[in-house]
Amino acid sequence: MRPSFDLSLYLVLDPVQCGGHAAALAVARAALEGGATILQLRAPEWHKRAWYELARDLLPLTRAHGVPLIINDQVDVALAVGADGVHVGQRDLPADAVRRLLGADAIIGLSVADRAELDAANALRGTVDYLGAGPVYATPTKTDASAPCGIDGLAALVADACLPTVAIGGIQTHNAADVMRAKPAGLAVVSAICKAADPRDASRVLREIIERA
Ligand code: TZP
Repeated sequence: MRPSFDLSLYLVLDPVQCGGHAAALAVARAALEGGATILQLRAPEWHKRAWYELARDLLPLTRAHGVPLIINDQVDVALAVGADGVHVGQRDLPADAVRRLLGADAIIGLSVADRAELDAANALRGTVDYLGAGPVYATPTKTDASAPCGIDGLAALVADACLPTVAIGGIQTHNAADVMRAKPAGLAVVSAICKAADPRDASRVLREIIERA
């Protein structure tokens, strides 16, 4: 059965931002203790063996917290470690191909940046489980991201989405409450947690903002 999932505080774990494998595990542990509800591994600068080794070490942690482990794009890594799902972007494998590879029980997420991508994603209900919408703000974390959609653009995407939609891109503790006004199902963050001096506290603060909204 496809596991239930909570998009409220979605940590996209970038091990380079964290400072390597061991530091990424420590950040993941702290974020889970601070209230992260779903965790994605995304390591665009890493080779596949390093993805595999970190994903394998993350899984017992996420399992202990009852939180799904999602792998960005790398379907083979997800299969190899038994992760809960895969998140794909517009230039990755098509979601229906990912569904065929992973089977009915996997969680599949898809990134959308504009109306045209949302319309196509809405037609994938049944194949895709949730959407990531953004970037909301410009962010140094993803230099090849589409143009920022802003709060109004995000609100329009969320309102017309047929799937639960998490906001991503440039979200930090100081603007998280503004983003929540667009009524996403949750907030996805990389640097707000991976680069935080205290990732547990950053997660706790973000989670409180989300719960209050
Ligand atoms: N997709 C759209 S923006 C982004 C991704 C993976 C990066 C978000 O990083 P940050 O540090 O939370 O702005």
